[in-house]
Amino acid sequence: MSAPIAITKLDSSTADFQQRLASLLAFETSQDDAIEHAVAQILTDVRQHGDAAVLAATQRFDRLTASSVAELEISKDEMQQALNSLPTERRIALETAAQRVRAYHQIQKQECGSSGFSYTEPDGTVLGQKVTPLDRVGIYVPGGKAAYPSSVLMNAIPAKVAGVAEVIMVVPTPDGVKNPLVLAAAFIAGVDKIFTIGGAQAVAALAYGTATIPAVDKIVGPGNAYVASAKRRVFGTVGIDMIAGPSEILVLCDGTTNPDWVAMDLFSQAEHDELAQSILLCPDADYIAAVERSINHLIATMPRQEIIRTSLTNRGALILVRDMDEACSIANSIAAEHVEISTQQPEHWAAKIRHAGALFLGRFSSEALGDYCAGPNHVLPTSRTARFSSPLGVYDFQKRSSMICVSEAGAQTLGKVAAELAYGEGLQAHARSAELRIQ
Ligand code: HSO
Ligand code: ZN
Repeated sequence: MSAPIAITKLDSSTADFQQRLASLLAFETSQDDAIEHAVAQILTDVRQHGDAAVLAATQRFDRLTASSVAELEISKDEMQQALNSLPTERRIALETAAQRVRAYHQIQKQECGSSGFSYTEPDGTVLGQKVTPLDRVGIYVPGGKAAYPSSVLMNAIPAKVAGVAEVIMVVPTPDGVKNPLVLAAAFIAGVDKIFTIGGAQAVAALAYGTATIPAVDKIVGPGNAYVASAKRRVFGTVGIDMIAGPSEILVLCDGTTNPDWVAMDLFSQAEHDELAQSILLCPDADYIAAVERSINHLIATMPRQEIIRTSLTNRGALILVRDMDEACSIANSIAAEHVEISTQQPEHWAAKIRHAGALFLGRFSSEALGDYCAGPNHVLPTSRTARFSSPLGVYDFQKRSSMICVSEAGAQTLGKVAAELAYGEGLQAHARSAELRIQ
């Protein structure tokens, strides 16, 4: 058997607990100057030279040569063929997941104020809000090992459900190697165009537009440090979703769930990335010991055991708490991306959790089901941003406009209020504009 994993163990009743928890959660998002410089250069290049710069960068970074950017577009036929080429079981799984994700987001659209509102005041003035989908959205899909077809569904489906007319996907394909599952997912999700480009050059092309690649209004989707830097830099020219950090899972357990299940749930996020964070909160010391035994027993069976081991050693923790109430208050301070409440009466504890990207209630709700097919989005706030932000959703692909329709009677009363304040601000034209309408 390999050496036991040196996972951090904390006890909330010790004097230094808060300090140790804080250092466990601390995550450096330091920006690398070399990357920043390279990205700034690529953005300027693409902005000035359009397609030619995209082609040159694609050749340089992905060793992919084409005589035009149009050659790098993947046709709908090719997407359909990718779907047809899948083994039946996998195709059915992808379609089932897509259908469930779509159904969830359709309900979200209905329930989240997508139809706007208006109300009429007694004098006939009507005030309200109109909701419109974005015209065109770009989806960045990472290549290589981090290419997740499930993320294609999670980014493209809510955009389409929101009513976005055109969804344009970019995916780097180093050496021209395409991932059929990614293309199939794009086809099922209703992606309109795919270009096999990636990196900062793809973000720049989407933000500024080129002769071949249409400029979009918002860019969503995860990427490496170059992509993150490019997204930060084009923000303002276009909208962006978020800059996602490493995956996180926080399991709250009362000690009644099979410890192997909890261990595997901790692994499930740890296997994403050496920097992923998996934490258990539990009031039962014997149970924590059992989970630790499961971890050390199961690790040998994991193909990605090196990543899991590093993640659990550097960023994982098993935390003994006084009781489940304390577990909930610690969970609120952690504000994790995924929070599993693996307890009896999970609703009781869920009611106390205020900060979480997604809550998984009860021992059958493994986080992996949420990653693929439960229905809710798996693009979630990380690195404690669940304190102020939400899962990716239909609302991220819509915007709102205020509507003001003042009646003649309304102009009399509002005109006086506005003019008074305008004089107070020294803005004569504002005041006169309001007063001209007063009879
Ligand atoms: N857990 C990831 C999403 C994902 N998992 C994709 C598997 N595939 C987000 O934190
Ligand atoms: Zn995952």
